[in-house]
Amino acid sequence: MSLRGKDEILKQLMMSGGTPVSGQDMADRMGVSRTAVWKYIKELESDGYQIGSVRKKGYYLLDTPDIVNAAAIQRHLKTNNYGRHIQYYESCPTTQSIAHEEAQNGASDGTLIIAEEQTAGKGRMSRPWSSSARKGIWMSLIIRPSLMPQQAPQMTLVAAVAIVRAMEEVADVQPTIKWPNDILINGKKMTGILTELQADMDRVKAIILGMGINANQEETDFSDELREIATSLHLVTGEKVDRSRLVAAILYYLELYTKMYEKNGFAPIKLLWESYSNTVGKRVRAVMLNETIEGTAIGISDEGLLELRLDDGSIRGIYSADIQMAK
Ligand code: BT5
Repeated sequence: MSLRGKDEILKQLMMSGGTPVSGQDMADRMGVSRTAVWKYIKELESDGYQIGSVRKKGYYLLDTPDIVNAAAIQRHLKTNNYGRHIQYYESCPTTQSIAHEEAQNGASDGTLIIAEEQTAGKGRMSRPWSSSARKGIWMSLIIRPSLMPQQAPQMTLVAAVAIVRAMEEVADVQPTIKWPNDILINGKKMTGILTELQADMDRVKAIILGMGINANQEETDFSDELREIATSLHLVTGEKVDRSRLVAAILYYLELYTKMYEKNGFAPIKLLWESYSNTVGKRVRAVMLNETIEGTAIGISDEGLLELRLDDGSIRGIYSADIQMAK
């Protein structure tokens, strides 16, 4: 039985806002039999949806399982493109590789690949990314902005600002951004961003924005090693986060800020980023592949580089590094 039919039924039930929808109407709208509708309803029930029925009136949704599939996200979506096409996986190695493949096959701007679990989630430089089942948001967004390849790294900063803004709105928390790709609360990492690029010499073909967000993990969901450095929205607020709502809000701000970046350049994003940064004004150590330097972070440049004032007074722009707070 096709997934699309089941999704269509779910969408209709969700959109009715609890008012019963007649099985016959759904069947007519979809051009299928009433028996097919009934089978889709049974499939949804076995997926964890609780569906009530009223004689002669139809079906209505009583409760939804906590999953981040297309129907659940799109119910909250206010975007034009981002998240209008969603590929959902119960489990996959990494959403990042699927997104790369889909982008190469021509996936449209704003296509989202999202999974409940990743078995080989990755960070920068192929570091492992812990992606426990149903607790986090593991997603890769394919975007096709009109940017030059050298403007792509700034998309990490655009995404960070969008995620923080969405978290403020949905979870009522005040995270900070650690350059370039970490979102922290109380000094612990709650989100990591991985920006990858498909480009010609002078043109971005696609940017794959990988976002890993710890939403509903308990302490025990993290390994001993991660427990020291990682946290989740749930651990901070004590509440369960509605992951679908958060995804929709992130996509909304991402679309808004990406358009702003395309149209007005990096300056407005830079202002927002600096207001959320926990790095600017601090003495930091930048650990790069070949060297480590120490200085005071004074801001980011229009190209998204982190600017450090070194002890000899010179200013150095850092393109990529791991940042540690210095004493
Ligand atoms: C990142 O790398 O922070 C980028 C993470 C991107 C993950 C998303 S999930 C969806 C998409 N699909 C993927 O496979 N990846 C993307 P980096 O700055 O290199 O940080 C990696 C380090 O963070 C690891 O070495 C651990 O120390 C730590 N870490 C691993 N899992 C974590 C988690 N769930 N929460 C907090 N920290 C974690």
